Amino acid sequence: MKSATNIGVMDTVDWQEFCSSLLDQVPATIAPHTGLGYVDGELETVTKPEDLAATLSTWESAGYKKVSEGGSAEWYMFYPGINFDQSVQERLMDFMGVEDANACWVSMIKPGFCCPWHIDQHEIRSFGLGRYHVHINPPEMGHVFMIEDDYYINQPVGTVYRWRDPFIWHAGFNGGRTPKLLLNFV
Ligand SMILES: O=C(O)CCC(=O)C(=O)O
Ligand SMILES: [Fe+2]
Repeated sequence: MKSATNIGVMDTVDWQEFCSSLLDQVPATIAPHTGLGYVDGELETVTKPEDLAATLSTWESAGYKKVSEGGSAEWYMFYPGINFDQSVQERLMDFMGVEDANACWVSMIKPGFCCPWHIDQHEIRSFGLGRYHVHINPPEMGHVFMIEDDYYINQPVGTVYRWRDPFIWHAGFNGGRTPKLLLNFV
């Protein structure tokens, strides 16, 4: 079954300028270790403990490790109202025709790093809401985002996808030469 639907290209934000303003900053979260959303290295909100256990055992059996353990699993997270203007989230909601928001963030993966296969832990209030992502940096060889068995590569800047379900397996890898950024919304 198709993991997500392309709902068009959002061009009401200058994505190039948006991405460069984030890359100049210290991220609010360095996942999966510290910052907003983590307490003593543990996820603060766990609404689906079985999915978290499945994620962790997948990492364990595959051999994925955090940077603090000598591995390459690491991604940065930037938030509206902290790292970027809230109006970007509002413009995205207008584009999608959505009124309720649980969370909005930008994920960034540096070359050589990855966000291994996982199921997100969203707040209970996001159950039943849509999950979306937007490709915000120019496509580059080696930048890969995957949801289940679908590969999202070479996507035009501003392309918005609506997921089939917010709680499905996905992963991002940066085998390229520049940072890979995605805007996420649930
Ligand atoms: O940026 C990516 O490729 C994946 C990020 C992600 O899955 C997340 O932030 O939950
Ligand atoms: Fe995720």
